[in-house]
This record gives sequence, C-alpha cells and structure tokens, in this order.
Amino acid sequence: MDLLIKEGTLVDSTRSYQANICIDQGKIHSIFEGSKQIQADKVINAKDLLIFPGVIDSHVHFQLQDLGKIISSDTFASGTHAAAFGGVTTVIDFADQTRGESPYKGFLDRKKNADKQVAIDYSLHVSLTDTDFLDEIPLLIKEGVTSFKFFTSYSWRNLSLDDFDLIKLFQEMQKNRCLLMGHCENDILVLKGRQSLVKRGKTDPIYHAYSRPHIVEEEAIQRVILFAKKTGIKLHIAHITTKEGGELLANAKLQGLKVTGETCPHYLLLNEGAYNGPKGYLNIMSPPLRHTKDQQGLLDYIKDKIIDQIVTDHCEFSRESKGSGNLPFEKIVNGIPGIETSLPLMHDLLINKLNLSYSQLVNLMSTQPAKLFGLYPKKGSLEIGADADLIIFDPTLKRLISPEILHYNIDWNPFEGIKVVGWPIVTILRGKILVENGEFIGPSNYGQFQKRNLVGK
Ligand code: DUC
Ligand code: ZN
Ligand code: ZN
Repeated sequence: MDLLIKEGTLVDSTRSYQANICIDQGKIHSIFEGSKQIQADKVINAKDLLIFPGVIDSHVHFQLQDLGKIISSDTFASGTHAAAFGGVTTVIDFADQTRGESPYKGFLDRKKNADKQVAIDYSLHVSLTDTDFLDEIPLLIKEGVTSFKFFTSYSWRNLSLDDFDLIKLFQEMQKNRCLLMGHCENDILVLKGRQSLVKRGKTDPIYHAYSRPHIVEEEAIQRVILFAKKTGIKLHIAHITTKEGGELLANAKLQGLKVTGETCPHYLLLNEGAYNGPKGYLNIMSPPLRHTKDQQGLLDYIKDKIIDQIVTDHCEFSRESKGSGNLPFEKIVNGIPGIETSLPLMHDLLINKLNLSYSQLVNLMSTQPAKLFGLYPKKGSLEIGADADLIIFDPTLKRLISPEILHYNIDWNPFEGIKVVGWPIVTILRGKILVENGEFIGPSNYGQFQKRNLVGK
C-alpha cells in the first residue's frame, strides 16, 4: 500500500464517519473501521482531523487576457500551485474562442499551454463567441469537453452573443447533450449605464456597482432561463450575485427545468462597501459586489440547496494591472483572487457560523461540481476506486487571512483581515502528497487534463 491515513473523520456528500483510508496506485484502495495491520509506505495519523475529497473549483481564469493586453497575474503554474495549498485538486478553466477563429484550435492551444504547467488536475470549458463553428462541438466532446460557455454581455470585448445566436447555440447544445454555462448580464444596460455615469464624471470604484444594478443580472438570467425552457437544455448560471438571481434559479427548479447555479465566496462575504476607500479599485469584478440583503438571500438559497455549487471565479491582477487607484472604474480590469482561501472561508462561514453540515460543504465544493461537469465519481467522492484526491483538514487551526500566508502571484487579498478557524493541512492528488504542513512537497507538474463525460440526457 502506498499510503494509509489512520483514524480520521471521513466526510463525503452524505455522511461523516471515523475510518482509515488506504491509497494505492493513485486510487482509493479500501476504507475500514477499527484496527487492522496494514503495511504502507507512509502512514499519516489523522486523529481529530477531517478528510474530504479534494475541492473542485469549476470556474477559474488563469492567464486571462482582459482589455486587450493585460493578462491576469496567475499562470497555470502559479494558480494551480496556490490552489493546492487551498485544498483544491481540480480546476476547470476556460478556452475562450477568439471570434472568427476555430474554438477547437483555441482549445488545443490553451490545453498545450496548460499541460506543461499544472500542479493539479484540470479541464477546460470552451466559451463560444460566435455561431460559425458549431460543427466543431462533436470534436470537442471527443476531447472530453462537455460544457460550453456563453456571455450575454462584454460586447466590447467581442465575447457576447445576441439573442438570435444564443437560441441557435442553445439548440445545438440540446442536440449534443452538453451543459451550457452563462455569464448573465444585460449588455445594453451595462454599456449605457456606464456611459451615463462616466459622462457625469462619476468614475470612482463604487460607480462600478452602480453601473450594473440588480436588474442587469436579473433580466439576463430570466431571459436565458426562458431560452433553456424552450430548448430543453441543461443550463448553468455562473456567479449569481443577487437575491433575485437566486429566486429565478429556485423558480426554474420548481418548474422542473434543468437549470443549476453557483455563487462565489466574495458575494457571500463582501458587499459594495468594499468599493470605498483607497483599496476599493482592487475589488472590481463583474458582476459586482452587492448588498447585505443579497448576501443573506444567497446564503438562504445555499441552505435550501437551490444554489448547487461554490466556485471562485479566480482571476487575479496586480495593483499595477488594476491601475494603482488612478483609473476610472470602467478602465479597470475585472477580477479578484480566491482559489486558495475558498475552502477555509466557506468552512468558517457555512459550518462555524451558520451550522451547515460538513457533508453540505463537501457537496457544494467537490461532489456537485464533479457531478455537474462530468467528473463524478472519479473525482468528488470517497468511493473505492475513485482518484485519491484528498484533503486533510484541521477544523481547529486559526488563521488570519493576509497576502503573506498565501501563495498567489500578487501582494493583496480581498479577504485580508478575516479570521478563520479551520485550514487544510495536507493536499493529496491521485495519491501523491502535494502539500503537507504548509510546504509544497510534491512534483510541481503532476496535474493532468481530465476528459469529462456527458451528463444525463
Ligand atoms: N468577471 C468575469 O466575468 N470574468 C473574470 C473576472 C470577472 O470579474
Ligand atoms: Zn463571468
Ligand atoms: Zn468568470
């Protein structure tokens, strides 16, 4: 046996129980309760510690090119390295089609770039920015890409599709049985809202939030849910930020539609007050931070199992890339870091403060993402034969979030100053220990591209 983890509390999406777990050749070999003589190359005593399946963050952007020339600070190497410290063992990034060019080629290029660098397992969603290459979808499915993305906004970056093309794309997704994920904001409302504020000289970071009021998100989510209803597709709503967005998801589920949704730690822990003050410009991301009533609403939808998963939308930029506080809000690149802190922050909020169960946390951050995106039960589970992607988590370890204790490529953090109790101390990927007691001890490029399955009908 390669590794024996003794006397820990195993947590999967349905239960927590004390047991020993044996790992061999990268897989979960066996699980047993009580004591037994096992010969293993390495033994970890996990008494008083928790063992989770590794976190799956299905929405991250490493090396994202924004506003033409600026590229987000984390490479696939640095981002996946930081992710491992946060207990994340699989990420799904994006291959965004350059409009007019082959998405298949774009995917192959991005994969080639990532393959050499990744410390943890990964996959890619393909974002489609026109409808001229829909015949490439079967090719991408063969490569293991089973989810695609659209934008209803970002026309200024040539990313959005109009309603006619959206419906065309939805019909194609239905034919191919893929999942379609949407960034949902009303493009004209964003563009004109922004213009009218800028014209009046209202360019401080807080106006980023005012330029994208709730209706921007609500209208777009409502529209695409209608398109999903008409075409019967599996639709996933990315980064829901508003109570109204959560309500639309709840209604769609009540109607029996195949609609799922996610939110992010920053929408639960920060509100638009974070745009004030000298560091406000750093917190610009889209959709923007909202109000306390939205935070409460989203938490209620998490408790009620309406929101299916928590992801980070990790997309970090240096202070300089964000203009060092000297740019009007509309010229600041969008995105914040999150991947290394999401598990401890969500553990502290959902379990320590709101009393959700450990299984719910595992479901939101590992099992559900694996199920939605075609990785289950190889990932996101503690079943015998599953990949041994595991975290050992110390629920008593106290940490003060600050850039100094994190491993990102930047020197600021939106959650700086938040105290949490609970931190991942060991991260294991396919049986290899990557992180142990604050040190990266594994190979730095052990990550592999994961071919994903089509899910459901
Ligand atoms: N918003 C996005 O839509 N993508 C990356 C980062 C962000 O803030
Ligand atoms: Zn988005
Ligand atoms: Zn995103």
